[in-house]
Amino acid sequence: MFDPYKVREDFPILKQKINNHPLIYFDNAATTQKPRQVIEAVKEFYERYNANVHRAVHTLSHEATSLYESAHEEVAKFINAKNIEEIIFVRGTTEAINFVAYSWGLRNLNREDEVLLTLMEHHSNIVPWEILSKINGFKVKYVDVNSDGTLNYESLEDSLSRKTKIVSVTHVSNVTGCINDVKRIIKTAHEYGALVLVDGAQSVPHMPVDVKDLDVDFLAFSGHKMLAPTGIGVLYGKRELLEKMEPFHGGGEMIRNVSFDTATGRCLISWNDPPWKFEAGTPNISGGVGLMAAIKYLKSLGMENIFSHECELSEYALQRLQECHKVSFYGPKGRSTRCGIIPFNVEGFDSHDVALFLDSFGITIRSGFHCAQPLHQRLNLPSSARVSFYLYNTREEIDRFIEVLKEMEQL
Ligand code: C6P
Repeated sequence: MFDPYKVREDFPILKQKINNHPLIYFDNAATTQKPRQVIEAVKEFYERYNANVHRAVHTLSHEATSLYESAHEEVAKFINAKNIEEIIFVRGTTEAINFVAYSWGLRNLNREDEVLLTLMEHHSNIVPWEILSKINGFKVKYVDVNSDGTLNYESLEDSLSRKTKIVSVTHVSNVTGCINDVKRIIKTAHEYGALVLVDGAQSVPHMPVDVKDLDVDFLAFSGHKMLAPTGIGVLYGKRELLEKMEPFHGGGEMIRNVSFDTATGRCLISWNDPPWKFEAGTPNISGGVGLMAAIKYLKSLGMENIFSHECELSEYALQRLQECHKVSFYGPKGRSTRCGIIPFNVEGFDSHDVALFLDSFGITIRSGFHCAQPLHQRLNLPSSARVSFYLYNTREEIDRFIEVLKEMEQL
């Protein structure tokens, strides 16, 4: 039985008060809190194993390297990748998407080509493609979204053509919690010969994601949204694609050999094998160790259990929000199409005022555009307040949230 009260005991930060009220942390789509197990793993790394990786022959460096490689293995198993050659550690989802844009896109996209995005993308899955299109001259197209925040699959099919070289789409919207049928999108895109990058920032932390089952080409996600430290994230790429790609960054440890050619006066460079070919410089070793601990923790609870707990919380919150007559909330209706994220507005108040009012009662939510301005534009929302749940949230916290919202309606 999944017990969020037991889970909460592992999170020291949840015991504190904010503005003299018990902390209710509903900003999990922005970043999640960290369990003792992750904090301890990072602390233990610095107390016992700290050394640079893949460089020295001394024992400590071997131990640090072995931990860092195990972290890649843990991630590979978690998303069912073939092996660690397909797992590149980056800073987060943003860097992973920029990585694909520059490492793959810069060399493979031309004037005649098209990149297909959707109107529900986070800015980090819009801006890199728009910047690159100014260099390479390809066209960026956007799939429409329906008024309930779901993806318009007809618009997707109409927008795809042989010109489409990559479809870059979010698995779960960070604004509405809408779950896209990425398996269907990938299958359709592949029929047109296009690659697919899935932004898994809001899915991998919350539900089982299997790269082989999806047949996805690239998958990006962030450690800090799944209990791990900030500054560590993952780009999964199919081995055959990574082999053909040039590195995103150049530097130490990503090369096999650099030799000075006296005839030309230049250096000749040969690359290391993936994933190390793509991890230039000293990586975030402790972040990788923290990510490994976070994945072990998530696995011990079961991703299916975590997902159904969040869906239940979401359903409960949506049902209780109907009691608040001045509150409008948005997003898909069905259970299979949304997870634990709810955007809303309170009549007569700006979303930041709603967030500040809730904060004065210790309730932490996000307000504004959530880095997804085109979606707000499409849904005709000036901005929105947003609650987002995770494995340690409870129905009791939702009850308190509704109580405070009702107080706000009286102002
Ligand atoms: N969304 C939110 O409050 P980084 O910052 O690189 O870890 O993740 C970027 C990102 C990419 N895609 C999606 C779908 C996301 O939700 C995010 C991060 C946070 O919604 C911070 S803006």
